[in-house]
Amino acid sequence: MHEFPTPRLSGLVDVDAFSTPTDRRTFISRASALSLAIPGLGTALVGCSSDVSGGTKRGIDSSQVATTGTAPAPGRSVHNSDSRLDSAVLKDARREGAAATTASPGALAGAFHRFDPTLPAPSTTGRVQLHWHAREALVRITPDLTVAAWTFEGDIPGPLVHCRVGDTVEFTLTNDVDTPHSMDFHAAQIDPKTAFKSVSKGQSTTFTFKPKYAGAFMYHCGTAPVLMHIGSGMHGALIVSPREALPVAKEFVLVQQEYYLADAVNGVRGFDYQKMLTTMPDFVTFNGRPDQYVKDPIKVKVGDRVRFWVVAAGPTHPSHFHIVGDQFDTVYLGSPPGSAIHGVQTWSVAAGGGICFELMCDIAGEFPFVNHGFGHGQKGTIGILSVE
Ligand SMILES: [Cu+2]
Repeated sequence: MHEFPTPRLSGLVDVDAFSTPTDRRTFISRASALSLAIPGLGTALVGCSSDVSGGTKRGIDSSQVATTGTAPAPGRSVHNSDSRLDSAVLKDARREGAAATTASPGALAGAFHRFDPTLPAPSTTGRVQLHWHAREALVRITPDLTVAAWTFEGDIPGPLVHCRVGDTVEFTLTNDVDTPHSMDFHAAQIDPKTAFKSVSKGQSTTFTFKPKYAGAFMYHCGTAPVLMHIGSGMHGALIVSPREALPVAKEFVLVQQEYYLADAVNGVRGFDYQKMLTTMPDFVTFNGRPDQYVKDPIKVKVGDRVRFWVVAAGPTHPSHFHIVGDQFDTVYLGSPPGSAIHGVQTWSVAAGGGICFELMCDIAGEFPFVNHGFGHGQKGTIGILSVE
């Protein structure tokens, strides 16, 4: 029988870490900074930077998958992500919201920021080196709503990454927290039992891959139950451009995801695993914030070609992607530039999938881009493409 450590309340209150303080001054300073309620928070917030390629390259051997770091704590096993474990369901896994015991931890989440949807430039060296940390973080998803999330690098979604077919992606994940985490890149061809294994606190896993196909690829934590780990914020997009140039365009990335939230405790909402199982989300968003591109549209100019790389991270629902007042002149059903179809009003992006959409912005106006499954569209997956 697979065993998995029961998550602490929302996985965000590490009682043991503070129950036997050996240094009273350290303990008090931590508590006063609210680290008592949310350990690792400081680094998580600092980690909300745009530097997706930073970090220290570890001894990466492209032919190997290596694990570094300390051995697992006694009694804590290291978990692999595979289909058997992915379907596992935790006992007592209800997540009842952030259990911050001190006043207004939401105030520590920092100001609301729009998630920049701009596709970053690809590597020019043929190599992409990423060293990310699995972190617990407060993420302000609206000016008035803060969630206590599990993250890659402190934000939802995780960093946007862009490379080209055949580039070498060298990836290291270091786990900063007690709950085991892992990384599953959909763009990789690699033994998942080895590369995508879970790592315990303080451990790292390193692996290398070369994307074979172009496209919008999801990445996510694959630790069981995957529903909870993706649903709590551990997902993002790796965009792989083809070697041959696509038409010149303004390129944007939209990662759709659902939020299943518990009631607020001290101004912060945790994630509710039982609600995730019902598949009835509170919010469905592009890039982690409901309706953020209504309030602050994506702006382009008349005559621009626009390319949307859309990933449906789920954890459960697809995205029925549509643009109001225009059509996609091209949708790539497979690896761009192949499998292009033309003159498309709406196309669905499967949960766990990604699709590349293009349109020519011939006329000025404000064009809503939406999830046309409107029960979800109206929960936050509406934005505006402003053509000026
Ligand atoms: Cu995880």
